[in-house]
Amino acid sequence: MKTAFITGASSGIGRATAEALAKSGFQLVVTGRRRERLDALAQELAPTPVHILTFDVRDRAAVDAAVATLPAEFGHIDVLINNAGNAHGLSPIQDGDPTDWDAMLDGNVKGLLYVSRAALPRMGEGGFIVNVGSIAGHEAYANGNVYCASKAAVEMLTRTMRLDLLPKGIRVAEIAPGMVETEFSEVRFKGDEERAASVYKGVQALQAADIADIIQFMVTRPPHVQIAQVIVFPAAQAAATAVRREG
Ligand code: 8X3
Repeated sequence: MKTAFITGASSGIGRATAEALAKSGFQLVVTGRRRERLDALAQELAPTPVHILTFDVRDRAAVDAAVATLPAEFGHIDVLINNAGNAHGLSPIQDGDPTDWDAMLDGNVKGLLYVSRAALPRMGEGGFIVNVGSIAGHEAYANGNVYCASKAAVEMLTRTMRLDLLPKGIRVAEIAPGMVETEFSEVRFKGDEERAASVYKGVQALQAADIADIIQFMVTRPPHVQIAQVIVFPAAQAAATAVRREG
């Protein structure tokens, strides 16, 4: 049975990807900060073998310590989904909160690096890493500043990792979604549900399962096929700031 290791699996795209890959016959290492949610996910996925690791990707020592505890039967990683990440705040650079900047750079960029560094010795020929980027890494939009920069780093890290891992036969891809309706906006707007809901108002946004479906397709191609980059929008979106709303 192949093993997929998924960060940020307690909600959103990570959780939906765990569900999709379990259906495809993978066993799973699911990681996140919220143990109860991961327990509930593991129960839901039974009888798929699931191993839970609880850590914050921003904490390098915790990442290393957790990965070191993987039992032998989950010790070889075939697929790594670097999904953990968030947006914190949406304001002009001159008004930005440096604590938010730290959270985004530490989670979206350094977290991805820490997890990849810890996982890579357990990966080999035929492996596949999928980094979850964003359209925000490909396009600038007002007030996106540090979030856009963090996701641009994900795009560039994907491209450079693909080069570095070429001799090892490990494939590396980025999936860069546009508008996906998850807890993303609630986190970005710090619990302001009304503001979060306004992001998706009058739009049939993508759902986490739509992204999971594409990730599942990417990682189940034959070993000689490397999908390198996927940009995905809802039908009602054509660019980061070009959205068609009903009503
Ligand atoms: C989320 C997409 O357009 O809000 O990564 O930046 S966007």
